[in-house]
Amino acid sequence: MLRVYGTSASGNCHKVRMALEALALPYAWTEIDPGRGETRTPGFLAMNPNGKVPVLEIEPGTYLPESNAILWYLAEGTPLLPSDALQRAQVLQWLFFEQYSHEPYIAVARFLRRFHPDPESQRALAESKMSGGYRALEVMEGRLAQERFFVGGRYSIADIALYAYTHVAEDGGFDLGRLSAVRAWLDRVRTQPRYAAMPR
Ligand SMILES: N[C@@H](CCC(=O)N[C@@H](CS)C(=O)NCC(=O)O)C(=O)O
Repeated sequence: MLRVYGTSASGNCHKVRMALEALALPYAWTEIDPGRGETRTPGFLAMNPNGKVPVLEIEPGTYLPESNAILWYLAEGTPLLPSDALQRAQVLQWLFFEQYSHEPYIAVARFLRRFHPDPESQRALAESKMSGGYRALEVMEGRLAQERFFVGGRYSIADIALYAYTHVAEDGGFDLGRLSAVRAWLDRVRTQPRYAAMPR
């Protein structure tokens, strides 16, 4: 059976839960607490030498880290990943956008403000993430003002990847108030069949 080594409050890990639930795949979940050093143990590093969750155990001894690689693996051959070559490339476009232009700002600001043991000491660093985060949200707003979903007018892993941290962006101090297309899309994602809410 598939097993996820993940941290429930992490958006990167939540992407994996959303895909597994949407696809009705049976899986087990092992909760990992990075705050207690559980991503630095020899056993964990043997699964992912980069020391980060999520990791998907496909079968004993076969491990796949990196949330968006996991999404791609799970979605192959399902409605969550188009078969058309251009649309597949467009899914990759948004997965790379998420990892380079969105997550490093929105997820990091959220971590510093909500999960860091001393958020006050991190205030300046968190503030430095805001303009990049808003830039990413504006890019999303532009796309979603034209399209119901990111690629091909259909719900895909591009939506799951971007939903994961956007729906909790307020934890990072981001105000989604004027981003009406983003807010409407968040609602559309929430009403997908077998939608899984983030454990809070
Ligand atoms: N690019 C990676 C990022 C993974 C990542 O940053 N994971 C964080 C939690 S969201 C983590 O494991 N932090 C704990 C650590 O670095 O020890 C992915 O998308 O999976």
